[in-house]
Amino acid sequence: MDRRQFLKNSLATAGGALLASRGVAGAVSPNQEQIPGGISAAEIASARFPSGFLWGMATASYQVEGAWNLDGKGESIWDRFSHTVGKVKGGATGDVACDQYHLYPQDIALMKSLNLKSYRFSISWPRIQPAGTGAVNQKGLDHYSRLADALLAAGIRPFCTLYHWDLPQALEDRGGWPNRDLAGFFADYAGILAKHLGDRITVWAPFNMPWTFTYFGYGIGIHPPCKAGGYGEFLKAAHTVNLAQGESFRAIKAASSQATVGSAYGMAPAYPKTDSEADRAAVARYNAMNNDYFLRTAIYGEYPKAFAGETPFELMGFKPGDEKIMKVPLDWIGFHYYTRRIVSDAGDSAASNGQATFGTEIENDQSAGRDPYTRFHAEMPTEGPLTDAGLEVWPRGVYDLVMQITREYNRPIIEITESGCSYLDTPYEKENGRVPDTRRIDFFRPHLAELARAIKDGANVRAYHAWSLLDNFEWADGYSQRYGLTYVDFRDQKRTVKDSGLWYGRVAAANELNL
Ligand code: IFM
Repeated sequence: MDRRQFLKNSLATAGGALLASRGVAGAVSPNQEQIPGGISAAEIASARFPSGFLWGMATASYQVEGAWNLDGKGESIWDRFSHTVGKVKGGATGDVACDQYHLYPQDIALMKSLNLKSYRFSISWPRIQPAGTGAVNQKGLDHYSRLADALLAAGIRPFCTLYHWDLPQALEDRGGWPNRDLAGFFADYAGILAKHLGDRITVWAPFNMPWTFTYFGYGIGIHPPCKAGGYGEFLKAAHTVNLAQGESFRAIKAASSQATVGSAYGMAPAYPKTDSEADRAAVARYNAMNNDYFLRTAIYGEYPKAFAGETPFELMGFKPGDEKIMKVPLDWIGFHYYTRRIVSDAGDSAASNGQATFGTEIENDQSAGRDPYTRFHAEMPTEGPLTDAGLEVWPRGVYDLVMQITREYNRPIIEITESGCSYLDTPYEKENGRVPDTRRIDFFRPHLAELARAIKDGANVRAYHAWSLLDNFEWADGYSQRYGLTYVDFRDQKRTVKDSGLWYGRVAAANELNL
């Protein structure tokens, strides 16, 4: 796997945990090939979820809304990126996407028919503040106000992510996330949302996958704004986001007494390549950098020990007092699970090919894979089957991750904010147009059984959001990946619930898996 491919695959993950691996434990489901490390068929059959468990699905504004320039919306960095020739596979854009801006009543009816109780969506910042600061676009607010009302009328909890990567281009023009002024701008935006929507939306996550958008956008430049600024720019951007997380927490709470604020971090459990002390220490650094970098700073107001040497505070632009700004008692912890990592120590040697030596997730190419700060080497193993997006299916990882967070953060309330897989199944005419995506059911069933096992073992998990409600714009991959439990025909916007969506709907009604 080359560097680009590895990084692409890294989109759905970020980080790891020092955890012992578990042996092969038998078949995963009656109609599924055995997944190494999988849970047994008997455990799947007996898995139960508590009554009141919040079965949900997730999307993000740029990936589904379309209406990119309607009703006063400003340009986002993803508009700019997708409108630039050569950036997105197939020249795809999110200009129309799933047109959820117009079709949300239909999508909400669909979710209701699948017995869903939570919908995690994101708000497009440039729809609310076209220039990123100052004047509020009332039409943008009205849209999300109608969306929240329609969800509540359908008995579905609105879970709002404030930022799922579509930064107003105007703010990028002012330096983007490395500019610490953005922390204050973001808090203003958060306060506006909480003031106008906080009587109906009570569950807020400031950022989706902060490691990914800061690292991809400012460290290595494979996502907009395409700045390959190296480790320094990444750390600066990440520091502003940590400040913004704290500032927005307080702004939301100040504007809405009912608000609860948590997170939507990308995480991946990490396992040491060998039992050596060096590899175990590398796993700890991976975990600190890729899983804990935004969580620990919020809960404790301090950066985790992600670095082989001293924490590079100067490089981050850290100022005295920042620890107080970053520290906020999150009400619950939300994270995604897609796949895992095997981590080893990268040693002392600098990159030998003369290229920049930065990077926190490192591909198999040893020569390019050293960085002077975290010094670990992370690989995605291929022991389990791969999805069509090339991610290893490893259900056991969700158990390990949930139990780790449960241990390390004193049994917090947990929400799984995303989990899912891309398979390219399409409607089959000979069977009335149904979408027989058996592999997706075979993905979800053991993952959910592992989650039920974690709950049985004491984890306080209250929600699971499958990614995604709809096939949608998969960032630089355009429409070439399909993560939806509902098939979308992008020619006419027709939605067809896949077999996996129908199955998930039955699971949501029954709180069990062998259906
Ligand atoms: O589509 C993305 C989503 O935006 C963030 N988490 C991973 C998903 C699949 O790659």
